[in-house]
Amino acid sequence: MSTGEVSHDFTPDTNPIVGVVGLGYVGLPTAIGFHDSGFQVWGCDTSISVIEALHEQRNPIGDAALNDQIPSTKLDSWNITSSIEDLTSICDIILVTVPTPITIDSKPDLSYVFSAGDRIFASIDKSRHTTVVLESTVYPGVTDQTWRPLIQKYGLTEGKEVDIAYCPERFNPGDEMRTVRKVARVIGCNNELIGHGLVRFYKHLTSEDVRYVGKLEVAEAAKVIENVQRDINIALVNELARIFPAMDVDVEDVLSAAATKWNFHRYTPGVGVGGHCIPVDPYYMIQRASDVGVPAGLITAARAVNRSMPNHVAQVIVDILWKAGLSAESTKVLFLGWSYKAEVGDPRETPAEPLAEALQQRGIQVSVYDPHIDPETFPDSVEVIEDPTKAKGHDLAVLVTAHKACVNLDWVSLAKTMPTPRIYDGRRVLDLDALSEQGWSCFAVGRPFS
Ligand code: SAJ
Repeated sequence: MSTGEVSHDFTPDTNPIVGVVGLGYVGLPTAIGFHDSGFQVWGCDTSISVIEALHEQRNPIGDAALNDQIPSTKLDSWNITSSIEDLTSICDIILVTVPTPITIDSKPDLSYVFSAGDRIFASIDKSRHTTVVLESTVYPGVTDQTWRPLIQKYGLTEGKEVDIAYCPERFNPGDEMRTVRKVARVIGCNNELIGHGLVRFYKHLTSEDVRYVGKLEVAEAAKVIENVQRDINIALVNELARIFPAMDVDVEDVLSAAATKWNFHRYTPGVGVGGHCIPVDPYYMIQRASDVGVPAGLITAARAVNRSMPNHVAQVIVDILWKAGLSAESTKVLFLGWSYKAEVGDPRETPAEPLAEALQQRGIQVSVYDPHIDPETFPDSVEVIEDPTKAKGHDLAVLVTAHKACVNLDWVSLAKTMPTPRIYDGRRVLDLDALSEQGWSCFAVGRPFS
């Protein structure tokens, strides 16, 4: 693209060079997607191991769908670097897909957004125009409040050397029907021309709907409430999973009955809510509501319900062992799964961790089998089991993650390794009647303890 002119037509034939900052679960598939669409791409990450893996065409993240999708850096169109300055000297569009975690006291951590913006705006080539798009999940106002002061600090003029936009990532790890190439996108930008240009740009990435929704805050708010709504809905079924067993009713029977109604949206109770989205994003909305002085009671209460599930399940497991005449100190529990979600190897915010801690605090030993997780990433406190049918002496197995490898394991062989075959279905995906017929004592979240 020639220097000085602000182009709003980001399509391969105007040949904008695309930069992606942050090559994780979102950034890497995004970079590959734009590269596959014919754009020249520069990817940047601060992790040397990620850079090395990509230079060797290895997949550095736990999403197996990318295993054979990594382009070669021998191509001029695919460039991997650890220097943001390489991107700002050549890219016309820079997408920022950095983490937006929460702090230990559940406050939004915008440090990655800030530092990426600081390095980008400090090194923007002032002889050209660069559009910088934030994709990370934030709360309404963050792009403006975090990046606009940096633009002013570095003497840049919006609409001249730089424009900023927000296009929330909508990426569902492990779901091949909703890859970054197959999800609808929304774009917020205070410059309407740039906003519509980015619509044309993202239409090269995804086959689904892409639309300009107005100012930055609209797109920021849409993304965060998508996940807030999901957390609240999951909290409802988790709360029901604690109420109905006390009435000797199985919550799954109730949900199946309710789901016959045309607009009942079914969710599933579980051992807890993990991942880098659902248990995190509500805290962004809570913070923003607090900033504007409006209480977010429902959002806060839903988070409390979901965070309480690991301890609730731990207490039920202790009761199961106690009623079986087993003292906590001499029992072993086998976790089937550790990852926060089925078919991905991602331990971020996994409920397995607080569940294991709650059991270990009571003296119970915890082993774990999860073929999707790198054995190096498990806590030292758990025994890693490579093959559950060769494990010995577990008093209870707990299905923590509904990986196919866990649901479809050799239950007959596993039963033979246990003094008494007991299973706790923490994701309500097992055929407990069939397991009962094989001699298993079956328990489950939301199921009466009879
Ligand atoms: N979970 C339940 N019960 C449910 C659904 C999920 O306990 O009914 C638990 C899961 O086990 C997991 C956590 O919640 O521990 C999150 O599960 P998730 O299916 O929401 O998966 P995520 O965290 O990968 O969420 C992503 C999000 N995508 C983006 O933010 C772009 C979310 O918005 C999607 O709705 C979700 O994928 C999806 O559709 O699966």
